Amino acid sequence: MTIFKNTLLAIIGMLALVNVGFAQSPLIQNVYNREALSLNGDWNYIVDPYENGYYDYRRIPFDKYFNPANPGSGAYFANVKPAHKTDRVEYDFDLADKIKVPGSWSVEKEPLHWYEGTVWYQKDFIFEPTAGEKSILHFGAVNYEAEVYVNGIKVGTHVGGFTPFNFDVTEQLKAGDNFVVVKVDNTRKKDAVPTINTDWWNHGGITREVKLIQVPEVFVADYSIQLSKTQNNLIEGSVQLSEKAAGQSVHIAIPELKINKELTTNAEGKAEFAIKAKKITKWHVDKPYLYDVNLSAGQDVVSDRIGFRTIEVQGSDILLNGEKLYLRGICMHEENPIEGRRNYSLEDARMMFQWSKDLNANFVRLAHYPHNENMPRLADELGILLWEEIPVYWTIDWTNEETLANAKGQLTEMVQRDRNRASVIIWSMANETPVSEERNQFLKALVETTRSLDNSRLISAAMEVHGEEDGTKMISDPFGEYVDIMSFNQYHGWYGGDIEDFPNLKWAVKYNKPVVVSEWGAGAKYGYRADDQTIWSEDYQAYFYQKTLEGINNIPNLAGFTPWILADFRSPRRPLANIQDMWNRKGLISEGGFKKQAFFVLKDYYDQKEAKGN
Ligand code: GCB
Repeated sequence: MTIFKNTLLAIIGMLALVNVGFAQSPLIQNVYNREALSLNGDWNYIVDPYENGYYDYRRIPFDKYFNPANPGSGAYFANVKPAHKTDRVEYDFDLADKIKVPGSWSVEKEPLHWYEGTVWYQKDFIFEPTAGEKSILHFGAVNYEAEVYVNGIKVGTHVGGFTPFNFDVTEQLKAGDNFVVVKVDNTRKKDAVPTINTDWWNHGGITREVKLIQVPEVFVADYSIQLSKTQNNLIEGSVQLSEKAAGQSVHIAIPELKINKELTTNAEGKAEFAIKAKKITKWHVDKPYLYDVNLSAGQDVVSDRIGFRTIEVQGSDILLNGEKLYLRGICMHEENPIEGRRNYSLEDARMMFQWSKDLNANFVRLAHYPHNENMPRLADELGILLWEEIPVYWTIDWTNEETLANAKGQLTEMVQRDRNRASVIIWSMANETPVSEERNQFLKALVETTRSLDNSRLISAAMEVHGEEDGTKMISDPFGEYVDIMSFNQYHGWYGGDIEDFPNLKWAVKYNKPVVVSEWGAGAKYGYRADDQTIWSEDYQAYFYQKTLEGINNIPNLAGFTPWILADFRSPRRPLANIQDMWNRKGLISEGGFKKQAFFVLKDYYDQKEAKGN
């Protein structure tokens, strides 16, 4: 009888799982400005290198047959407590150590510095549901895979370490005490994006904020609002409601422009619009003007701050609001060099952008993956132009369809999150990927996805120098045909070549498009002073910058560059003792936050550029 009862319960449990489904809910636009219950702060965690809480001893995932009515004692996501003094439960989140969210175990927990694998995160919270409202659990990012459970029920999974995702958890929540469990796994995999081989630290954890948002039954799910590419003072875009039905009303208001308009959705629940405004103050690096934009539908109201500008290429020029623009740039990782951890807060963003302003840069390449949302939000306010990128880096499994789907997923989440940010002008598809037909097809598919989501920005990829012909360096990657901006990384003088030759190098670019040198640089240990021939010294790095700047204008169609990199960052590829100590030292700012000599060389160059009007 008991066996029969247990089997029945198991079947009911499985059916419940099938009903719930593990699919991710569509990403909600502008969670940044929605009221939310923050689930940041201390979480309990259990390190699980054997994935003991996920698989049973026959290596079958508990998810396959888990029954909430009879949870057993093996699945950690059930978070069970012994009900009787004879009960055996070999884990207890309440007794476990605590870890910060957002954060990374790699930095916060010394014994986990090198750990790559599964860690279970658990948090209790109190919740009072409001009738007729939906609850959406939103993660800014989890590196790299997340399996999410609410009150012991699986709500979904997500792959990709740098983009947001959310789940509708209305059904799983109850009044009063609730808990959420996340299985976080940062194992590197050959077919993943990125692959096993990178030059940055694989910070594991719930690395960005976690929020629980309340929305009415029907709400503003997504929108895209920008200045028309072709018609001055025309604001166009679309609003997507959560309910896919025709005839629903959506209100858009931009008070300062006296725009106040009622729209109606089509059968897809989408309302498209093009509204003429009198005179729009354009967003520009010199005057980053933002407008309050209010959207409402039924009970739902959401507000944003949006800048209106155009960005385009004309021959070999980049035009911002129709005017030629030179990109005085710098690359950044999402790492705080003072604390050696991932950036996640607005204060972190302020620090990074203040340094780029100190350098007199007007452009930042956010390498090599989407950074947290504070970056584009603050860049909008400060007037800094951005390049955003997905981690299609070095060797990707080009012929694997799942890998392509994964890359498209991360790309879609990045574009969706940031397509209302005026600061973002370039979407980058990849970094230093080896040329092959398979790679070309893969990247072309990404370009198509990008254009279908947002055709108002420019597309690029950090490519490479393809050999030399008669002493001329060739910029000829065939993928150049599909991008708006030809970008390439070059390390002449560091990875081969003599820096002395740089001013006399010859360059040929195959396409008549604007060129951005997306990386160049050399390593130096802060405080190590020697002479300009001694590698790793600040003097050497400064000299290296001088020589590169002397010759950089020999590159045809040059519209700007982003040297590698603003600050030193952690990397397991960099073991040289007493110099690197597991840090990539190409930063212009050191671990600890001090400016190296080369910082001032580049700053002088940018000051002069600006004085000359670009
Ligand atoms: C590159 C990569 C970058 C590395 C850098 C380096 O070309 O794009 O991720 O960190 O070189 O320092 O070698």
